[in-house]
Amino acid sequence: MKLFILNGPNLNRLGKREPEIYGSETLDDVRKKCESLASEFHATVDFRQSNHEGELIDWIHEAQDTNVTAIVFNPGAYTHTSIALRDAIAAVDVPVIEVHISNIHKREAFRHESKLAAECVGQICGLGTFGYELALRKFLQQG
Ligand code: CA2
Repeated sequence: MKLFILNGPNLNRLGKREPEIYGSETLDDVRKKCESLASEFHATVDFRQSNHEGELIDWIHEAQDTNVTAIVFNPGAYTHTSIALRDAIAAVDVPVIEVHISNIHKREAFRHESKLAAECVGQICGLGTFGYELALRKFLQQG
């Protein structure tokens, strides 16, 4: 089984600023944890980050075209703005779980809405980077 873990804008700065909101782990730490968990299930994860909306859209299409089983997606701030990413998720058969490190509902009003969640299997937020592991487990355990 092959899974994509996609990360949107600014998440490459994780662990380098705002630890009170996002914790002190870096995105590379998260990648290693996810790869280790996937290997327990004899699965592989392709863990990527982009600051560009179009690149994220291309990767969602690529998931469909290369028979990726599922996508764990932290779209960053595009969560709250991107109809194009919503359309990309709707245009593929690959199931997506939306993950946020912080609790978006406890933060500024503009973060309360997700344009993507309605096209996703579900959304996990506020559990720190553990949310990635939970989302991954959902897909790994259902085989
Ligand atoms: O809580 C999340 O995971 C978010 O997707 C993170 C996004 C934010 O726009 C969403 O509303 C919620 C921001 C990612 C930026 O990450 C940084 C990490 C450290 C320092 C600066 C930015």
